[in-house]
Amino acid sequence: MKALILNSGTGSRMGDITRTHPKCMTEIGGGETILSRQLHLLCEAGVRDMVITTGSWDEAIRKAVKDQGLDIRCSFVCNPIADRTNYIYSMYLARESLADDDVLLLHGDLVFEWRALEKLLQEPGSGMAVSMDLPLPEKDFKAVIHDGKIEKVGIEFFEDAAAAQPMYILRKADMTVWMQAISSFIEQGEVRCYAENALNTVTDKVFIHPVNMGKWLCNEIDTPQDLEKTALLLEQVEKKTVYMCFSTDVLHAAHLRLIGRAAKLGHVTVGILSDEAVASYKRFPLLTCEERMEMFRNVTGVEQVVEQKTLSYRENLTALHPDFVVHGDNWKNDFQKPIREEVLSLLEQWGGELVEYPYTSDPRFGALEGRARSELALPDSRRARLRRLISMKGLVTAMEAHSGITGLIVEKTVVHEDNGGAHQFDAMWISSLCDSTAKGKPDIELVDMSSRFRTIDDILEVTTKPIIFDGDTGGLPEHFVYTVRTLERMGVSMVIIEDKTGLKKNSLFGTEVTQTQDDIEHFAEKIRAGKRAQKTRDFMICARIESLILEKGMQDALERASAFVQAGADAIMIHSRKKDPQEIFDFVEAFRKTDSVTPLVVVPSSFNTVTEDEWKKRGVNVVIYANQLTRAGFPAMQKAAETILHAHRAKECDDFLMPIKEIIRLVPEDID
Ligand code: SPV
Ligand code: MG
Repeated sequence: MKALILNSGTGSRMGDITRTHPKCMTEIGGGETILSRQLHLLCEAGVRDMVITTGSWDEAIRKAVKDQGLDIRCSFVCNPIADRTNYIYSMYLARESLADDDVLLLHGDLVFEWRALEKLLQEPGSGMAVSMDLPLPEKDFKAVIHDGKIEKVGIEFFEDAAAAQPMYILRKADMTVWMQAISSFIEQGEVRCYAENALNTVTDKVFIHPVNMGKWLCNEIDTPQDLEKTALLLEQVEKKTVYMCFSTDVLHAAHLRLIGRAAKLGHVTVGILSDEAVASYKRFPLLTCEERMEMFRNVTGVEQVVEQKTLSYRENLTALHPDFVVHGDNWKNDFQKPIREEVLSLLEQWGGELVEYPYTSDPRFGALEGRARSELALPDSRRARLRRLISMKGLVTAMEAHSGITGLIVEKTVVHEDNGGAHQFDAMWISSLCDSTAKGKPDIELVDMSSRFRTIDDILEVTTKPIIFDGDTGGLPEHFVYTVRTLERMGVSMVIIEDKTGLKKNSLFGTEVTQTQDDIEHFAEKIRAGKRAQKTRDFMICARIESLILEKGMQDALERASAFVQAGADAIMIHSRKKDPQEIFDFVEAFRKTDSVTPLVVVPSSFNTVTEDEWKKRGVNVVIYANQLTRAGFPAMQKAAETILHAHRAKECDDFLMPIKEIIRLVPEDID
């Protein structure tokens, strides 16, 4: 691609302004001249081969181009009789320099904004800048358009015409045809007309699309009045602001390209999505919001970085009123559609515009994301994340997993809400009940620790989310310390041990079976031993209080809670098997009166009507869904078995089974 800039004219209509320099060297504000602005924009667009036609100001123009110090290859074609000819003759003289290339043709007195050039360059065929939104000019160029094609260009056409500017992208074949027509004109002595007169004789052989610039700045400067008007418009263009939002913690070339393009539209503010918002819609961020903000502060083209607290842009857009929001076009049809629609309706309030660029789905960027995810699976990173999630979100949810496949379900299930938000579980709960049930054994600490660790391992291998381990009673303190060390090493974030002793039975039996609560001091010592044994700061030991289950009363529960916190417990789990959540509410309220920091954990299997929002408001930090996957899965299996037994074949049960393809989707062959 070569740019052809026509600068042979004398600029006589500019009066005094062009007495000392050519028109293209007229200042247009911000330290720019028409020429310097054109050259810089072309250069930024990657057009570095240029042909400039000159006339009587040949030397001055050559020097002005050189003084820009740009990395361009520029040849000059001087029209020695520019005062007696029009630019048709200059183009004719430049014909050899332009052979065999696509040409971006523009007059040397055109001032345009970046978007105009960008749009023209994106035209796959040949194109001319027109405006479907501006009134037809009395004296300047108009283009007659039929069926998406330019038929004539000239000042005399008003019918079926649009305002047009002498700025074209001309593909090689079309340029050749136009040049041949120009040559015939010159050979016949037609040197004073427009080059477009020649073009109009061959429009049946060239296909030039009208490229609509709407109301964007794209003006020729012919008179001092034009100059004044354009300088004002340019000032407005230069003041424009852009907003974009990023959630990424891995910056790659496509992000930088997008920011580069946005920076050409105006002053860029980048919104960095909060940790909480990223964690709930995507994955846990490798870098904190502050670290990601710092990273973007150092990116060329970014002038301001702010936090965006939610997936919705509302708060920041309302505060900033940007002229543009820039985004990849991928969000048009994915789950972010409602967010996009909200952005559009907000922008409409102040006449802003959404600019979308094609989304780059380069497999190498996918691989980077894969690497980021696998980082999250490493023991140190996974272990530390539960504490961070609690402090970041206030309330964390965990769903039970008892195998690799249930782990994957907890890992990958995301629901998208109507407002464009998303919701997923934060962590996994390795329930003693479900782990035992999966092995066909009762929940009485019969499945030994080695087997329980094996289950954890299966889950660790295919997931990244933090793990909360149901440690039952923790066993003897002498054994518990080994459990702590192993769990820590594996990357488990928290073990919960319950203050029971002897043969443990599942809490949901309550007082229907004999269960003995441990002595406060004995259990506190177990916690202390565990805390002494742990090697990392992040690992958490949570004390689970069974007083309400065993009907020992609220006072007993509270006394234990305080003793266990004193002993070093990092969190307290309070349990109940009542449907009514009141006793849990009462405990939380009383506990929070004296302790506002120790995380509180609940397992609302029986008292299941309370929403996560309400738990959070009441001061609970971890909600564990302890057995729902197991209870969903096994009845379905039983039903399949019965259906086949009844029908003596498998066809009847096929309708309610998951298609094999879905299983393959859930369990990828490649590790990710
Ligand atoms: C488990 O899931 O194994 C638990 C919670 O310990 S509960 O079954 O409610 O006791
Ligand atoms: Mg249990």
